[in-house]
Amino acid sequence: MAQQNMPGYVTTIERFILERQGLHPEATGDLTTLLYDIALAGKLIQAHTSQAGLTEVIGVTGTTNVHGEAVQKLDLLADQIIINLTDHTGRLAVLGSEESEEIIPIPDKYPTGKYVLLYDPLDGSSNIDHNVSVGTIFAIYRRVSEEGPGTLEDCLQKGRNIVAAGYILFGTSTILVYSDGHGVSSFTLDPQIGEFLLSKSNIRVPDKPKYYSANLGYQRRWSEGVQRYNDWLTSKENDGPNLSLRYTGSLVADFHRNMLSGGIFYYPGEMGHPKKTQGKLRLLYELNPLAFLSEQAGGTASTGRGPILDVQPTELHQRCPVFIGNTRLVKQAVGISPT
Ligand code: AHM
Ligand code: MG
Repeated sequence: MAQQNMPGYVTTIERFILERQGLHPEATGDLTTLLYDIALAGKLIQAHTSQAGLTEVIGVTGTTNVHGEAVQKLDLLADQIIINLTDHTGRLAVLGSEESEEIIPIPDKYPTGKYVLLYDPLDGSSNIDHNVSVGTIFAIYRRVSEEGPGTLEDCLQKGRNIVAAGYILFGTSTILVYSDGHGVSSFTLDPQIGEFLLSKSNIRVPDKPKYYSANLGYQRRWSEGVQRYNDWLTSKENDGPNLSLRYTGSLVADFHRNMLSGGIFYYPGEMGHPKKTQGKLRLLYELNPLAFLSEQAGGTASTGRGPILDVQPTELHQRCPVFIGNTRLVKQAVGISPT
C-alpha cells in the first residue's frame, strides 16, 4: 500500500515544504523556515479573526474592551503579528507592509538576512464587520542590496523576481496557498490539531471559466475600452461558457474562487477619480503575489497593457489596474480595453 493511502496519513505543510527543499541542493533552509513563520502567523491571525464577531457580545466600545484594555484593529494586529514573528530571525533584510508608509527595517539588535518580505496583513478588512472572508497576502524576494540593513531598492523589485508568494484565506476554513515557482499548492488548517494539511497540489486554473468578478458599481468611471470588455464578457460574441458574476470585495476570496473554478477578476482604473486613476489595488502587496500565483497555475495577470509581473515599481504603495485569471479572458481584455 502506498504510504499516502495508509489510514491516518497526512502531509503537513512542514513535511511538504521540507521535501521540496530537497529539490534545491543549494538551499540553506532559510526560505523553508520563513514559510513556517508565515504559516504560524496565519494561525495566530486566524485565532483573532475567528473572535472578531464576538467583540459586540463581550462588549467592546471604540478601542477598549470591558476590562478597559486596549483593543487593536485587526489589520494592525495582523501586521504586528507578522513583524513579531519574522523580524528577529536573521532571515529577512527588510519588510514592507500595506499598513506602513515606509519600509520596515530589521531592528539593530537583530541580524539581517537575504530575503525581503512584502505583505498585506489583512486584505479586505472592511469585510470583517460583516463576517465575510479576508486574507493575508505575501511575497518573498531575494535582497538586491549587498549586506547590512535592507533598502527601499530591495522592496521595489519587479514581481518577476519573486522567490515564493502566497496567501492565507480566512473563510469557512483557513487555507494557505503558496508557490515557490514550481506550481501552486494549498493547505487547509485542521483546527483540531492546529496544523495546515496539504489539501491540493499542482492547482491549475480550469480551461472553462465560470465566473467574472468586478465592482460593476464603478462602470461609469471606466474607460470606454473597459466598458466594451465588460459588455463583451456576457455577450454572444464571447463564445466561451456563460459566466456568473461573483464579487465579495475581498480580493483573496475572489481570486481563490476564480483560480479553483476558472474566471477573471478585474479592477481597472477609474477616470476622474482622485486616487483611483490606476485602480485601487497595490502592486507590491496585493497584485504581484497573486499575479505570480496566477501564472504558476496557468493563468495570466495583466495591467491591461502588459504583464503585472513586468511592471517596475517606483513607489511602495503604487496602485495598478489589474485583469487576472483565465488566460483567454485576460488576453481579450488586453486586446480591447486599455485601462
Ligand atoms: P484594502 O486593502 O483596504 O482591504 O482594500 C482592498 C480590497 C480588496 O480586497 C478588494 O478586491 C477591493 O478592496 C474591493 O474594493 P471596492 O470596495 O472598491 O470594490
Ligand atoms: Mg489590501
